[in-house]
Amino acid sequence: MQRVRVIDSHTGGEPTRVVVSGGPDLGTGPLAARCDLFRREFDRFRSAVVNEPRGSDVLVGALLVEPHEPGCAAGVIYFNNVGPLGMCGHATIGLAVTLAHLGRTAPGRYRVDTPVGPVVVEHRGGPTVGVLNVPSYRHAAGVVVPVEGVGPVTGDVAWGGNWFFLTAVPDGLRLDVGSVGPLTDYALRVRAALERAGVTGAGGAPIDHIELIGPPADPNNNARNFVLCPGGAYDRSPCGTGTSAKLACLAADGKLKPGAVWRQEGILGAVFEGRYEPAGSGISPHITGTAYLTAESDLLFDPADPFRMGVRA
Ligand code: PYC
Repeated sequence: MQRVRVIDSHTGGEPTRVVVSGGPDLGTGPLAARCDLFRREFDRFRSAVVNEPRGSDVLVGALLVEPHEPGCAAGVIYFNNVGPLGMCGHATIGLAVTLAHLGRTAPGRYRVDTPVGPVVVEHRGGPTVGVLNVPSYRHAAGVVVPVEGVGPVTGDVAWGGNWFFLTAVPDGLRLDVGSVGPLTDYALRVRAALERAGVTGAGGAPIDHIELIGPPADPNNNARNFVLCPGGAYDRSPCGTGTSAKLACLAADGKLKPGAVWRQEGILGAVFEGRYEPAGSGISPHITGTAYLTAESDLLFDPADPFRMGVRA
């Protein structure tokens, strides 16, 4: 029986499953090319690891690979219920705690190679991890799209390692976990409107994450968000790439100074601390969050199991 060794964790309630061994051999070379190969040739493996019956729509997988960029301690390809992700902030925090648990990293700073470029991890041990994310920027400001059943909606398009449309939560919708149904419905409508209107990220890249932003529940924080992920699940955490995109917009608007702390609440109330330094025409975002291990196990692939490769959306 085929076995795949995994370690599970969660970051602010958002789960990550790191594939430690038993994953596909993607060869060598830049991670973007290996990620394309993973997308083309190993979609059944992706589904087997994160989709039902072993996983769920919300689980993010992390395939450990040899890095390509010099000086990286590890390489990683992130994926969810519908395909690979460029970067993933919450999963990088979970990955750091997992690598430390495995004894593969020493306390301190190290680089991790991803398909969208290397990130820097700062981890002294324990659950708290800092991530210096890939350079992030606002691509378009004040974009108006006609949303079916809603009317015109205005927001910004920004890159934080994935593509985001960031917009204020509408009046009448509460940013709390009891409202994830209507929040999801609203965000799906916004995403459909962007598609219909041909609004994209740079180079025509689809905008697959929608971030709704409103006031925090805790006055010690700056804002609360709801993030719709590409496969229709919502991020339980404040979303590391989404917080990076938000920091890029705040910086572009002159609403947050370099080095100042932005406390971003997620929909469950977990907080990521963000700050940035200017970098070219964008920013270099830094995100801190906490992750906890939840399981260490072997996924079993019984050849007789008709659903051994997962239930694909
Ligand atoms: O933390 O960047 C993130 C993330 C992206 C999708 C789910 N989490």
